[in-house]
Amino acid sequence: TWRKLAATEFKGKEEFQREVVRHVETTLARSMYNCDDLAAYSGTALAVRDKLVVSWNKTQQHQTLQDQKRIYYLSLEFLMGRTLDNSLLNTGIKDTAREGVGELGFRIEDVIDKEHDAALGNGGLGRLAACFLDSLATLNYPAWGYGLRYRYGIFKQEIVDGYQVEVPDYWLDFNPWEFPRHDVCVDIMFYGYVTKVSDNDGKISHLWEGGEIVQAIAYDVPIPGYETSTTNNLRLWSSKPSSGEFDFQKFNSGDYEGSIREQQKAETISAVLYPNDNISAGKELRLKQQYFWVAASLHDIVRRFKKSHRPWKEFPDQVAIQLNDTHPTLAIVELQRIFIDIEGLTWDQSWDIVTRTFGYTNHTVLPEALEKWSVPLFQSLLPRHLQIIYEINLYFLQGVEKKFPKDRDMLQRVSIIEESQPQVIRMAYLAIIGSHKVNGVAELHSDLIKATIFKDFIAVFGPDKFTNVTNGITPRRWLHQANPKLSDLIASKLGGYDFLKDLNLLKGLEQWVDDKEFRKEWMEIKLAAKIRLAKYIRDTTQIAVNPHSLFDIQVKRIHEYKRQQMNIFGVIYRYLRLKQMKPEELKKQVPRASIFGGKAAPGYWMAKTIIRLITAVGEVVNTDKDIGDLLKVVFIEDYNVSKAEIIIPASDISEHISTAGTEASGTSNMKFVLNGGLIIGTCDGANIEITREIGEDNIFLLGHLAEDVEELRHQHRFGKVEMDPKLRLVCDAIEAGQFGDPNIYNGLISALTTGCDYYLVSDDFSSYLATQDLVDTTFKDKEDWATKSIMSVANMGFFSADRAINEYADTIWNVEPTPQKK
Ligand code: 26W
Repeated sequence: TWRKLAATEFKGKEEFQREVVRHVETTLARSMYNCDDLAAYSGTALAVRDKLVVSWNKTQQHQTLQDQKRIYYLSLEFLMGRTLDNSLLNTGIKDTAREGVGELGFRIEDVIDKEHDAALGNGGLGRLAACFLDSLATLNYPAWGYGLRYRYGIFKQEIVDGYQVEVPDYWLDFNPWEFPRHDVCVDIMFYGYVTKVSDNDGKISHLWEGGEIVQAIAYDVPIPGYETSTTNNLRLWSSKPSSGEFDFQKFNSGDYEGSIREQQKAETISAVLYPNDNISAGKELRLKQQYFWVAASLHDIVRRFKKSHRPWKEFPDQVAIQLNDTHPTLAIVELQRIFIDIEGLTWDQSWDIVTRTFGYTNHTVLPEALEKWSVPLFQSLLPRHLQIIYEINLYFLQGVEKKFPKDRDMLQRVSIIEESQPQVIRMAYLAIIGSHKVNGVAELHSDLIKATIFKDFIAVFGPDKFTNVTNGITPRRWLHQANPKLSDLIASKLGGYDFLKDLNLLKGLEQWVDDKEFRKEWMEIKLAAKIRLAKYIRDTTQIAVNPHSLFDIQVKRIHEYKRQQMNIFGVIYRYLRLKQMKPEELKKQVPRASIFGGKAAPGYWMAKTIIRLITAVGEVVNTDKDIGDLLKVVFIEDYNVSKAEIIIPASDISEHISTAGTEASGTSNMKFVLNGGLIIGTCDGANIEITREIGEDNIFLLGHLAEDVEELRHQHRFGKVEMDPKLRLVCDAIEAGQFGDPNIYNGLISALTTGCDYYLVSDDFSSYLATQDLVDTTFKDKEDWATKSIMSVANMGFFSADRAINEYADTIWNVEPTPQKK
C-alpha cells in the first residue's frame, strides 16, 4: 500500500521518540530535562520533517522522470495555517506521534498548539490556494505553488478598549517547514530604460537595461498529500540585495551605513503582506511585489522547460499556469517578453504559446477590488512591459474592430487602457485577453461576471472562453483534522475513511439518519465542540457562554458587503425585544450566543466601526442581569486558520448574509455545513449550490435576490425607501446612547440613510429577523435539527476541493495525475 512506498512511516513509536529526542538534544542543543512544550513541538516537527523530505525528493525525481505537463498555481497568498497536525494526519503517523510524545510526558494537542500559523493570506482567496495545494498533492497531480515569502504575514488583531489594534506578525523565528535554496536565485530588474537595436538583417530587438536589481531567493515548502507518497512543492520567493549591487562609492567615501541602508531597501519587497481584502490601493510597492514574484517564478518555469530540449511550441503541453485573481497578471506580459526579447521568437509565435498557457480565475465582482495600475507608474517601473501591453492591446483592438466595425464605444469599453486621468491599465482585461480560459468560483458568480463586468468580452471571444469552477475545501483539514470525533463517527458508519478521498461517499450517512444511537452520538459530538469553544471563549474573554445555547457564528473578514452590521443590528433588536418581555415569556426564549470574529483592513474605517459596535453591544448585553444566558455577544480576537479549526465545528448556525451578488463564493459556508452546522444566508455565492445539494429544507435562506439589487439601489438613490421600522428602532437605540457614545456610530448609521444603504441592510432586515425567529423555533425541535444536520453533511460531497481540482484539470489545464507505482 501507499505507506510502504511513502517512507514516511516510522518503524514504531520507539524510532519516532529517538528522532524527537535526537533533534531536541542536537539540532536544538537542549536537554530533555528542560524540554518544554515548545521544544517538544520543535523536536517533533523536525522528526516529521525528515520523513517528509524523503517522499518529497522521491516525488520531485519521479515527476522529473515522467516529464509530464505540470500545473503552476500562482498566488500572492497561501493561507496555510499550521502544518504539524496536517502532516501527521496526511502521512498517517498521528497515532505513533501521540503515543510517542505521550510517553515522553507531553500531550500531542499541547505540542501541536505551540506552532505559529503561517498566515500568508487575507481570507478566502489565500485559504482556497492552501486547500487546492492539499488536493493537488492528494490527487497526485504534478503541481507547484508559487508565492512570496512574507516576513510579516497578516497582522495579529488585538482588541483594546473594544477597538481593533494591529500588531505585526513576525512569524519566521522558527519555521521548520521551509528550506532555503540559496542556489536557486534570480536577478530581477526594475526601472531602467529601453533601447531599440537592429541587427545586420534589419531585425529590431529591444534592450531593457540600466535598472535596479534585486535578488529573489527560493524557499521551498513540502506539501504532502493525504495517504499518498506524492509530496509537492510550494516555492516562496524572498527578496534580498543583489550581490553585484553594493554601492562601493559610498562605502569608499566612508558612508558605510548609507550604502547598507540602500541595499536593505531590496528586502522590503517581500517584507509584508498587504492586509487589504477586496480593495486595491494601487501602491508602487505592491506592484513591485507582483513583478518580483511573477518574474522569478517564470524564470524558474522556463528554465525547467528548457531542460527537456523541446521546441517552444510545445510549452503549453508541458506547462499550465493558473492565475489566482489578477495579482499575477504580469506573468502574461513577462512570458511574452522572455519569448520575444530573450528567446527570439516572433510576436505571433510567442502570443500563441502565451495564451495557450494561462488560465485566469476571478474571485470578485466588487469594482473597488479590480486592479488598475497607473500608466505613469508602469512607465517608470516596468518600461518594457508597458510597451508590450500597448502592443497586446493594439492587436487585440484590431481584432475587435474587425468583428465590430465602427463601434468606437466597444473599443473604448474593452481596451486594456482606460482613458482616465492618468490613464490606467485594467489588469482583469489583460488577464482575460492573455488566457485561454477564465473562470468564476461559484455558478452565480460565473454567470454574473459574464453578464456584468466582462460582458463585452463574451461578445468578442464567444461564451466558451468563460466557465465556472465552484470552489471547494479540503475535507482532510476541515473535517478530519478540525473535528476528529465527527470524522471517526462517520468512518465507523461508512466502514472506513475512504470518504476523506471521495467525499461523495458521505451520501451513505443518509441510511443512518434514523438510527437513534447514531443521532445521539452525532449531537454529543456537536455539544463537545461547543463546550470546547465555550472554554476557549471563557479563557480568552472571561465571558461565560452556556454550551446549550444556540451558537450563532459569523467569522470572516469584516466588510460592509458581508454585512456583519446587519447581524449586530439583529442582535440589538433581539436585546430590545427581550427587555420588553415578561418573565413567563422570557422562559420560552431560546438562549443564544452571537459569536463574531474577523479582521478589518487597517485603513477601513467603517469595518473598524462595526467591530466597535459589536464589542460595545457585548459590554452592555453580557452584563445585563435581566438577560443572563438568553443572549451573549462575543467577539473572538485574531480570527485565523487555527482558530477556525476550533470555531467551525462548534456552530449550530453560521451566518453568510452578504448582499446578493457580492460574495463570489464563500468557502467557510462549506466548512460549517461539513461540520454539521446549519446556515442562515442569502441567495449568494456558493450558498445557492449548497441549497441545491442539501435541499431547501436544510438551510435558512433570506433576503432579496441578486437580480433585485440594481432596482433597489436605484430606489434608494431617489429617496424612495423608508428605513425598515424595526431597523429604525435599532438605530434609535444606538443614537440614544444605549451602547455608549453614539457619535462613534454616526458613519455607520448615515451609510444607511444619506449613504443610500448601498448594501441594502434595510431591505433585507425584516426578512433576516423573521428567518432568525424561524431558526429559534426549529432549534427547539432537537430531533428535527439533528435530522437537518445529518442530511446536510451527507450531501456535501460536491464541495470537496478534490472535485474542484479535477474540474480544473479536465476543463482548463488538460493535465493527468502522476501516481507513483510499485
Ligand atoms: C487587490 C486587492 C485585493 C485583494 C484580495 C483584491 C481582491 C482580493 C481577493 C480576490 C479577495 C478574496 O479573497 N475573494 C474571495 O475569494 C474566495 C475564494 O474564491 C471567495 O470564496 C470569496 O467569496 C471572495 O470574496
